[in-house]
Amino acid sequence: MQYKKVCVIGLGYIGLPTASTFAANGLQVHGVDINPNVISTLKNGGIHVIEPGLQALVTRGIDSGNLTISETPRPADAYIIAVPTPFLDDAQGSFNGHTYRLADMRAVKSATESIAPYLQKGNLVVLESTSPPRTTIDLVCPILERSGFTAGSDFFLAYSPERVLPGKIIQELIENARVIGGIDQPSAEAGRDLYAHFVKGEIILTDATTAEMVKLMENTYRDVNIGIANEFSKIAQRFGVDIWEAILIANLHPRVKILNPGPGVGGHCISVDPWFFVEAAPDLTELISAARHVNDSQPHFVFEMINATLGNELDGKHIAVLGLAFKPDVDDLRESPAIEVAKLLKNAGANVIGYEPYKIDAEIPGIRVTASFEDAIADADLLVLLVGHRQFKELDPLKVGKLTSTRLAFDTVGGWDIQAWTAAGFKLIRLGGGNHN
Ligand code: SAJ
Repeated sequence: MQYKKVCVIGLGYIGLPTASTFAANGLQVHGVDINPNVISTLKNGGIHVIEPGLQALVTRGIDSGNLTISETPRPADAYIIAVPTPFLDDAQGSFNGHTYRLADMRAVKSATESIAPYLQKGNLVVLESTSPPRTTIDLVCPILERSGFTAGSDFFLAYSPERVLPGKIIQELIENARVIGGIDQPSAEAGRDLYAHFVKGEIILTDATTAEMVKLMENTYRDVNIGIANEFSKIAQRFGVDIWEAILIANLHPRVKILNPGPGVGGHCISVDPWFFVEAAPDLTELISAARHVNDSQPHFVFEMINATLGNELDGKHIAVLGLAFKPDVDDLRESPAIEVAKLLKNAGANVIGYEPYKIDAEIPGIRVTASFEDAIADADLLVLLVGHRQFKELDPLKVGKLTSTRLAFDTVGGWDIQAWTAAGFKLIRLGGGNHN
């Protein structure tokens, strides 16, 4: 298949880098987003997604004329759907007394509906959004077939998940292996011909439902593994064992690789995707569901530990929370466990001051966020490390001691060296640190 024109629906964290990478590789790309603010930002030469290298790529695409943007699709040879699939805020499922989150597929549905009128014989449609198994076949295909064309015989249809890591999206889009699942073999091959315009990693062809499952399995695997690390941290706490030392020793075993415990699992992928399996097969997903509940309860466990550190007297205490992002070295606050811990502390009466070096102007209701590290810690009764940002891990406790009067610190991510902080006069409590409160 030869592709000249591509239409990308959804210009978010994945759609925008994908559209501009296709444009940089000589295709005529039309990007679509229903959010007028996104369109005006892009048309004014800006970007709404912070990602290294993206601004230059988008500017180059627009200046070259290869990348156009609007709120409605245009006729193309290939259509890519890259819209969000979060979970519903106002509804839950339940099985055997356990609740689970439900996928919000409305954006996929309306994006598919928006391209159906443009569909022509020989076109390719690719769904990239993370989706429950069979979405391509059961949700996307019937909507497209309302055009009067039949998937397989008249147009190609495939599912191809993105697997890029925020912060490295541009590089990973090109270099990572890419899975393309077709509703039939010609559709998978059509997808390969499209992505081969820029993908340098291996392109693996399979069927659509396998590709959907692969994506969910990757993130679920990580969630379950973080879940066991978090559970270990609780057990270690009870038995006075330092979890960080225990993990270090266990990981010397050649077949063991325990991940890091922390304040919980955040972001818009790992804390969401496993629920798609649970919703699709609640009777088969006991472990996946349990891991989700363990990770979702971790902010509360951390909160309780901090509460105990302050003698169960949070009212009026000044707490500096260091880091609000969902993980180290990114500016993304979505589904952030750090924010959840901060809110729990605030709701218990503490006076919380947040500092997030990657987003100094973050706005969190009820929490004062300061643009200055010094300001955050000056009058604090307790310093809490919530995100292992590099600049926090590299802090010199002797210098910190000069900026604050408190000598009490709590580390939820294993980022601070207990000996150095103790030598600098701090009492450092760590999550799973084996300290008895
Ligand atoms: N976390 C821990 N302990 C760890 C590792 C991570 O608590 O040992 C926490 C992080 O702090 C964060 C959350 O888990 O809150 C998720 O972070 P992450 O770095 O594991 O993953 P994401 O959400 O940034 O990106 C994941 C990646 N998937 C896998 O590694 C299997 C990425 O490749 C996917 O493209 C992305 O999800 C996605 O878009 O689905």
